[in-house]
Amino acid sequence: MRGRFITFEGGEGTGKSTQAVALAQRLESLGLGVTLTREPGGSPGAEIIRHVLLSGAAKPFGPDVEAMLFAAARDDHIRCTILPALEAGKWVICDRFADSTRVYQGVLGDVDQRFIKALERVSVGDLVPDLTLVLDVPVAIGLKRAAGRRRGKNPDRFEAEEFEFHHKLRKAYLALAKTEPKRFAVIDASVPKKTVAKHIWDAVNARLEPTKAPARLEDVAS
Ligand code: Z5A
Repeated sequence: MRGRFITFEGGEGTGKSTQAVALAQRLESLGLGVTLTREPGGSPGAEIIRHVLLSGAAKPFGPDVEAMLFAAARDDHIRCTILPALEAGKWVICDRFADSTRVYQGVLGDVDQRFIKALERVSVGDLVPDLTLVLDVPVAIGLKRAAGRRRGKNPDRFEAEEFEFHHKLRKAYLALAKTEPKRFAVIDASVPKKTVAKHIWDAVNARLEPTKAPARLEDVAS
């Protein structure tokens, strides 16, 4: 049986990485096979492209080229990591996916929607997440958290954008979530971590029923 595919989305410092780890651990505690991964990155080839993108080295080429690089990284990530895990029946938890390109490059970077869709067609094909959790916090809180986590290190290519950029980002995610209410769940992530984790778990339970999923094959066999 194909595994389940859950993606986390949202702006900077909304708590995606924290909650992706917590969800992966909770699913594992049920005896489910889990692959925790991220974008850009998640496979050796895609991690190299991540470095190019987040260092800002590709910024001078413009958002169209950045969108192509994110898509190239995604193509490698899907082939090397995501599809093999799903085919093995695992739950794949991914920190950002194609919706990030739709929002960052498509909406914020003003890249033509037809171009974004064409890139999705070649890189993602018909791989649609079973559930996408959009973590939502007021921009000031998200930026404060991201700065706290950096502890004095320079912000990356996207963190360095202005407040207005992050405000538009938040609005774009909320608008995108409304277009596919069956796939998206918007989670208020301004509350303490444990409360956010509970709301996420409720959404995962309601939509994908992990407690009824078969445990790992090796566990069943032993
Ligand atoms: N990007 C793109 O443009 N196009 C694409 O297609 C893709 C990506 C895939 C990847 O950066 C960048 O690439 C990203 C978009 C762009 N832009 N930026 N920057 P990344 O992978 O390095 O980082 P990120 O994805 O933006 O996540 P983040 O900023 O690192 O934050 P986060 O994962 O959402 O949050 P966190 O690390 O879990 O938490 C941040 C801090 O807040 C940390 O100290 C936590 O302990 C704390 N925290 C978390 N939750 C809470 C709560 N509930 N209360 C209090 N404190 C909390």
